[in-house]
Amino acid sequence: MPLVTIERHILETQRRYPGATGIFSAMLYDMALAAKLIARETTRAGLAGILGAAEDHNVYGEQQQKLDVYANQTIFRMNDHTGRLCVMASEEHEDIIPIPPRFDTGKYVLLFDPLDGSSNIDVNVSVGTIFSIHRKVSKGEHGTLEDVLQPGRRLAAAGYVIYGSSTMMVYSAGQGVHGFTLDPGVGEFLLSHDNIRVPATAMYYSANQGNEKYWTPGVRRYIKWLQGIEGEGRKPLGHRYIGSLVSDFHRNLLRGGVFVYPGDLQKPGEPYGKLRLMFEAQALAFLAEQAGGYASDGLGDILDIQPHNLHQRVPLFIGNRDLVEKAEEYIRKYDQEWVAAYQPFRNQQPALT
Ligand code: P6P
Repeated sequence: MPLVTIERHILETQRRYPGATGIFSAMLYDMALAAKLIARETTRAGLAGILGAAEDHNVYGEQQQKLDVYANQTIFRMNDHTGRLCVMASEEHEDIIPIPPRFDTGKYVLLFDPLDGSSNIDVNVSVGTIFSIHRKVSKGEHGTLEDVLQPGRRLAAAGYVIYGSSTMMVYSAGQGVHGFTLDPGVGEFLLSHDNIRVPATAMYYSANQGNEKYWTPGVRRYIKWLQGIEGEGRKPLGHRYIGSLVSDFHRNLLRGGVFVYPGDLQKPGEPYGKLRLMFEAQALAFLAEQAGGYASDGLGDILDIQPHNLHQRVPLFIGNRDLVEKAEEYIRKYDQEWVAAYQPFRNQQPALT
C-alpha cells in the first residue's frame, strides 16, 4: 500500500469529487500539526511527576500548563492566522472566539473540544480531540454565533484525534471516513484505515452501568435488550466502556457497536444528559453517518437538531443504525415522561441577536 499522507489523500479525493476545495487539505493539515504538538505533550504528561516538574514550570523550563489549556491554545494558534476561518468555538470557551483583527478572515467555522476526557490522562487512559467545520452563513466579514449554531446536517467536515497506543486522526469531508496513523519517526499521519464502514454485526455496547439507577424505564429495558436479557433473546453484546468518548466511539466504529449516554430525570430541569451537541455529538454523528451508522438523542437524528445554545447538552445513542433505532423504539414506548421533559429543550430556537 503506497504511503498516503493526509494531503495526498485529500488531493486524490478532490479529483474524484470536484467542488471539494483544497482549503480542506490545508485546514486538516492545520489540525494535524496541532495534533502532533498535543500528542507530544500528552505523551510527556506522565513524566512530569517523575522528572520533578515544578508546580508551574516543567523540566524544560516551560510554563507548565494543564494539558487541556495547552491543547486549546495550540489548536487556536494553528488556526487563528490562516485566513481560512471567520470564527472559532471551543468547549473550553464560554463564547465564540473571534479571529484576531490583525488576521484575514475566511469562509469556514472551526469548532473543537481540545482534549475530551482529559481527566483520564492522569491514569494513562487515551483521550481525544474532536473538531468540526461549518461553512460561514452570515453576511458580515467576521463570523457570528449564527455561523456556529448550525445543524450538523450542514457540516462541511468533522473528525477526531485519538491519543492512545498510537496517535490517529480520523476525518470525513463528506466522502467517507478515513483514518491516519501518526508515524512519530517521520512526523507524518499516514493513511491506515481507508473508507471506514461500521461492521454490520456489532460486537459491543458502551454505557456507564453505574448510572443504571437513574436510567429511564425505556433505556433500562434497552440495555437489557443489548445484553440479550430483554426481548427476542438476541446474542448478548460485550460491554466495553473506557469513559473516554473518542476511544469508545473509535472502537465501536471499527468493531461495530453502540455508545449510550442517555438523558434522565435525576435532576429535574436537566433531562439532556452530559455530552455537548456542538463539540462532541455533532462531529461524531457526522462521522457515524458517513461510515454507515447513525446517531440519535433518543427522539431523532442528532444531525437534524437546530442548536440553540453553544454549550447545550444532548443525550447520545451512536453506532450501528439498527441498534440506535432500537433505542428510539424503547424510548417512544416506555419513556413518555422523559420525552415530555426533554422535548421543550430540543425544540428551543437560538437567540441570535
Ligand atoms: P461518565 C469525559 O469526561 C466525557 O466527557 C466523555 O469523554 C466520556 O464519554 C464521558 O464524559 C464519561 O462520562 O459520566 O461516564 O464518567
